[in-house]
Amino acid sequence: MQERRSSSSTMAVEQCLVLIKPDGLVKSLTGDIISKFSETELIIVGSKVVQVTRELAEEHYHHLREEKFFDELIKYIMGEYHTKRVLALVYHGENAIKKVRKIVGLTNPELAEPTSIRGKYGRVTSKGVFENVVHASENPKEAEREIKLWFRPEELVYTIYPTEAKNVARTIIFWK
Ligand code: DAT
Ligand code: MG
Repeated sequence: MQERRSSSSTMAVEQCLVLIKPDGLVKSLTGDIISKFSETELIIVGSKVVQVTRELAEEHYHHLREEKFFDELIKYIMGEYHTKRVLALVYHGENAIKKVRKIVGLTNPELAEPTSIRGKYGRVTSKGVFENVVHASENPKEAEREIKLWFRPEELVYTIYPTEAKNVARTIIFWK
């Protein structure tokens, strides 16, 4: 049988949204986390610090809205327990999702590999919140949904997804 090793069957160029959550920022872990991701040789194509609104938080975690931990999860990502800042990054490259999520570790920090980011720096609070330091997209479809939620096209250095131009009347804030 002919061996099929075309790069497309095993490799896919993907994007992955990474969020360094408010506990990661308060604990000054940004540098460590980005250094760890640099081992993947993926490239960063977008990054910004975001003050997360309730609307953004609820949309990001919409698939978990029926969970009993949902309200606490929303408070956590909005920064109620740490700082009202999240660092959002878009990583791009071959098998980006798998590579990023391996470094991130399992969802529950107590079960995550000790050397993973969540295993090293995460904790479960007495309220049962998984303070797991980072978010990473789970699959290409979710990555696309999340990246489009967190970033506008012009905030990324590559036009990763199709765009369209629309004329809109809006007020733009300038420096005075
Ligand atoms: P992941 O972030 O590993 O993709 P997920 O999408 O299932 O995991 O959940 C999103 C976040 O919700 C997760 O980072 C932490 C929180 N969470 C998930 N399951 C939880 C649970 N059983 N108890 C408390 N928080 C939970
Ligand atoms: Mg998830």
